[in-house]
Amino acid sequence: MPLKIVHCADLHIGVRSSLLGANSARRSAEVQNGLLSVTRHCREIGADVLLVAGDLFDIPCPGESETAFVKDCFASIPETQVFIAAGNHDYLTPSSPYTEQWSDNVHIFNKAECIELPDARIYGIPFCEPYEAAFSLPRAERDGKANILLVHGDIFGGPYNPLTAAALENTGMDYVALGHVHAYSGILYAGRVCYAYSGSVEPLGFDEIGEHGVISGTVSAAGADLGFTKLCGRMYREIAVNAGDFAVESELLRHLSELIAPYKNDMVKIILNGECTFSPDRERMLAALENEVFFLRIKNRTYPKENLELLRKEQTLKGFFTDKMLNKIESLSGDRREAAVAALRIGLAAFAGRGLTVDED
Ligand SMILES: [Mn+2]
Repeated sequence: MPLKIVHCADLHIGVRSSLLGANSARRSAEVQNGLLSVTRHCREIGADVLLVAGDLFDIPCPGESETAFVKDCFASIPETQVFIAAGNHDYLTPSSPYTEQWSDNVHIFNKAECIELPDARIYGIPFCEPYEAAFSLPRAERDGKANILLVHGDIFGGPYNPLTAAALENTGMDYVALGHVHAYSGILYAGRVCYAYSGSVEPLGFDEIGEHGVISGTVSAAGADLGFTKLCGRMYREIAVNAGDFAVESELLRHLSELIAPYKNDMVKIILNGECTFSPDRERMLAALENEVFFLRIKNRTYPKENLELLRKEQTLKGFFTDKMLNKIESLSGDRREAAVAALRIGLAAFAGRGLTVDED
């Protein structure tokens, strides 16, 4: 019988979403409730196994209420066997909640080991320190049972237990459930070994834009048949707008209001780019728009439009630079012309004491 699995990771229970102003406490509660979405999904699909690939908690020793919440969630799905391999945030320590008593359906890997189920083997490797320089990965026994490896680590290269696709291929597993990267990776293959990052269940910041959720489906010795299910209640979104397309701020405001209208429940970052004839007032724009979404951030990366023909006649270093660059631009075409235009902009920004990508929060 193929094993019905749900794979989640990086819930970071207990993390404080402190950058969301008045909505921080609300969002922190929602991030914790991400685990309720996971257990509901397990119940809905009748999961045999829930794989938790590390960073279930944000810190190694979370508070009693967070620990009790997590234990209750797992106790509420007695039909599902829960497997937990600690990550770099919730690595095992003697005072970790992972050393406490949990409900009978929960298995916590306190060392690298293999648990035998009737139709499957679950291999797990926990973090026992914030950094694990290298793990020695197990090799699957190929005897008709499904083989699954649960581990937290960075396949894209990084200081936290770097893994490689070649090393995963070598394990001969039917599925490797990974944690650490907070974005869903897609269902990937190294040879015949299927592997994936589920990503975090509720996104934790503007570096986690887009849909978040879990991976679920079936795994057998014949292979994996898995897909992504969105579970997050809100999404982080990033919208870039060329403010130079607008003549006045009120026009830009109307456009932004229409753009963010579909995202009432989301955390939205607007990035204003371009060469602008007016100077967008960030505070005024925030005041006008911030109640239209759950949370709004505006980054102003516009720069003022200059009258270059006047500027090139100026008897200053800035004037000489502009004249020289304009002559160059006029003599060039194609990509080289584009590059010279960009160089002029960067140069003028530098004269104004302004980087081109300086952010104001
Ligand atoms: Mn994490």
